[in-house]
Amino acid sequence: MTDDLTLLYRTMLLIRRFEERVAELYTLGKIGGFCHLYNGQEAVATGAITALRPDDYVLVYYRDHGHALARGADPKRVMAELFGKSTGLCRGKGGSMHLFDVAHGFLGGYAIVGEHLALAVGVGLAIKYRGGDQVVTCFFGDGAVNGGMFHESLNLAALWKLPVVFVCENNQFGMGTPIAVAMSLPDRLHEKAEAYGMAHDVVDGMDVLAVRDRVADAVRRARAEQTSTLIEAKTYRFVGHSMRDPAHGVYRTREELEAHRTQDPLKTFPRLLKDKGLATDEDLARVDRDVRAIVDEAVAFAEASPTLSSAEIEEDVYA
Ligand SMILES: Cc1ncc(C[n+]2csc(CCOP(=O)(O)OP(=O)(O)O)c2C)c(N)n1
Repeated sequence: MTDDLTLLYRTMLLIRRFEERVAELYTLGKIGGFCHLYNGQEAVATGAITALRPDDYVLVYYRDHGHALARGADPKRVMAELFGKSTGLCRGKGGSMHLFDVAHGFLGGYAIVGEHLALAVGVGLAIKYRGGDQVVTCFFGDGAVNGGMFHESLNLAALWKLPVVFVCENNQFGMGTPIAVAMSLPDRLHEKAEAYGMAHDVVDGMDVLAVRDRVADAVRRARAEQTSTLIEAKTYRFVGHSMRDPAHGVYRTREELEAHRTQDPLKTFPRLLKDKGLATDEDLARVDRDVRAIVDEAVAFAEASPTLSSAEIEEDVYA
């Protein structure tokens, strides 16, 4: 298997295996607070983030474990953060929704729907002001598109010609609300960029290669011409909105879920690799073994890490 295909498969599988353990550990009470899993959407973060340079920037909504891992954050420190341990990425004070890793240009997970689009615009402005050629990529859900911050942010990004790639992960639900109940023109989400004269694109978010290629186009444009793009990645989450809301049946049928599961990138991508003779069963099994070992090591690290003392808890608090 070539290095770039291995990277794509390995990253998607790491996210899946990591979060399978997160779900177990949450149920055991080892992880608390809000916790939103990315199960089903792995091809979006993986494809998009592998199209970036190491000095580019990434901002994400609260469903952020996968993006942090894809960006190269240490799985041990991500897991420790979820445990609330002092060895976590944010010393255990951010938790699941607020991962942050400056060393990898990962400028945060954000819990307020749509808020970080404005922050991404600010990062884009900073890049331009400093005369850099980095790009900022901002991930958010379809729910954010109905909020004012989406429109304010696209307006300024287009007006000021900023190198921002907005990636809307259209998983077709905002919590338990189907997109068509909440959004006008739900089948034309990406066209909303037209209102701002911004380039836009739509891609199959279950196809990691397509996501990588289309985001790469937008990134090239942003770097060369300092222009923004809105990309809609059509995807689907296989689990509940969050660990506190694991409902499947209330707002979607079992049949709908199972139909989407046939498009699971962790089934379709390895099948494609095998069909094209690009990977053997042994190649794929080796990646799975490696990834499971990384996750085991991350859990052991988080378990063994110290909890914060009361003095540490009071540090970094501004009043
Ligand atoms: C401004 C704001 N309003 C409401 C909420 C509560 N809330 C949290 S997640 C969510 C759904 C957002 O759905 P979407 O943007 O499609 O992302 P998804 O969870 O589907 O990935 C809502 C309404 C919030 N966090 N922020």
